[in-house]
Amino acid sequence: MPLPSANSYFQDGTLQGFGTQGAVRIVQSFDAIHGAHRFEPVRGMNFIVLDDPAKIDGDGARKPAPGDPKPADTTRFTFTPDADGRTTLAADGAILECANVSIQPNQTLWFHWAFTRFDWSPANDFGLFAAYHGGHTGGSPIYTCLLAESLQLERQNRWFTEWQAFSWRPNTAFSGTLLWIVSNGISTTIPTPRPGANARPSALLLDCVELS
Ligand SMILES: [Ca+2]
Ligand SMILES: [Ca+2]
Repeated sequence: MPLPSANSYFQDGTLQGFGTQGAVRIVQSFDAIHGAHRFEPVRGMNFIVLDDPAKIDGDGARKPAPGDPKPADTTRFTFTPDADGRTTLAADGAILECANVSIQPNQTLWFHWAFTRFDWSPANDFGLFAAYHGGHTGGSPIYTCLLAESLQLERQNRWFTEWQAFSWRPNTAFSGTLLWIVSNGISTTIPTPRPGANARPSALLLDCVELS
């Protein structure tokens, strides 16, 4: 399905036109850590939240309710270097997908995003946007943008970003699949998976996905 232009602000309260992995939901508001800030929609009544930082136990481990979707496997989004010059091993999170998107060379994809962390170093949770030719999203994206790293926010003593406008203007016509990803991660010099890498998930907020 192409970008659902009739629902670009998620005004109909559904995720019609999108695919999801992990916890992805429509909300009217979202609180950053300890209620430090309440996010409201950029436009309309609704926006999207990827992952569910509230559903954890006292140790920060995920504590899904019965029937909740399994977290998305995000291990393929491991990257180097991270904000500390190391490797961030990606663990799990949530993914929003829009397939069959066509962007002409004179068009721009816009969206608004915000990122809130609920974790600290050596954790490095992150938000990512990736575009893939065609329908397969297992290989290499043709375009990626690392939207936020929790380590970067931690250095600034911040727990969340404001809403940000993002734009992507491909040089040549694009036809493929768009992914928005939020992931638990851990910054490490010894890149082997370890317990706790999937604790205290962060959230990626999204609104106003449109072409112009
Ligand atoms: Ca909205
Ligand atoms: Ca985390």
